Amino acid sequence: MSENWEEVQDTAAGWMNEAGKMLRQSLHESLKIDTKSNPNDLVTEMDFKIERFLTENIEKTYPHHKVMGEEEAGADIESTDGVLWIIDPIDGTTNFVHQKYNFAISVAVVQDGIGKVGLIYNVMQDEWFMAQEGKGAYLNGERLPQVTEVDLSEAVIGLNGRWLAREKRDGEQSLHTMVRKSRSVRNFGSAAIELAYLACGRLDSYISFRLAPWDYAAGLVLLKEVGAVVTNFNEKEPSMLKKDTILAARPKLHKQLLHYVHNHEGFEK
Ligand code: 2AM
Ligand code: CA
Repeated sequence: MSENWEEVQDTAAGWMNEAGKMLRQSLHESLKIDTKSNPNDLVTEMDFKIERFLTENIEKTYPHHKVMGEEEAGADIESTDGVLWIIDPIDGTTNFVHQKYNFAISVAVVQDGIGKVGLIYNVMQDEWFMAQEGKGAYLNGERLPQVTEVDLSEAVIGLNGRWLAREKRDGEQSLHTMVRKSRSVRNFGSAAIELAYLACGRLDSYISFRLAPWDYAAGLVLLKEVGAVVTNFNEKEPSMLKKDTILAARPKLHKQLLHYVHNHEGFEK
């Protein structure tokens, strides 16, 4: 079935706008917070509420589409056949709880495994990153230019300090060496925001040793449109169904950085 991706994008943005209002409102109220796999893995009642809000709207409007979300939706999905929505109700939940800032709603629509629409809404900055396959990527309605090249010595890399602390390699191929050779590193605590920042030139690369499809699916659509390269650490397309490692960067920098992460399995916990 052929889809009207323009309409899908506009409809999704409308729901995300509503969801953003719900999230901003919730910051004035007391939040119920739980932990998931470990004490650092936070989830709030708002993660569930927003995911249910989006899922119900998608199922009502597009009954022939599938939905996979971070909290509940589509946990049994094993194939990317057909149209699949991949949603993260709050990317950067730790920021949502601790900073009340730097969190995003991330929505990707994928057809037969190919990203068609990607939306990342940075709620508190009110920044909308949107892209459609083959139609370019936009920040608040302005088209983003193709990425240019930078050398590692001039590059600012999005990297969580946790990965550095856990690095087992040493010497010339280690992350420590990579960081020393770079201009600087930053960590914003939301993969979706960091991928969006790479798309608009605020970062030159983003690296993560453990992410899930809902963290990066929308970012992948954006980054493809601006000519950035996104693979896992073994130079393959990141998985749309299970956790994966992520190396995203301007094209030549991507090749340079592969040296430091190639064959690294990432971290399960
Ligand atoms: P979250 O806020 O939706 O949990 C933090 O650097 C980034 O990694 C965030 O995008 C965060 O998403 C994601 N993240 C945190 N814990 C994770 C886990 N156990 N598996 C996959 N991604 C995770
Ligand atoms: Ca997430």
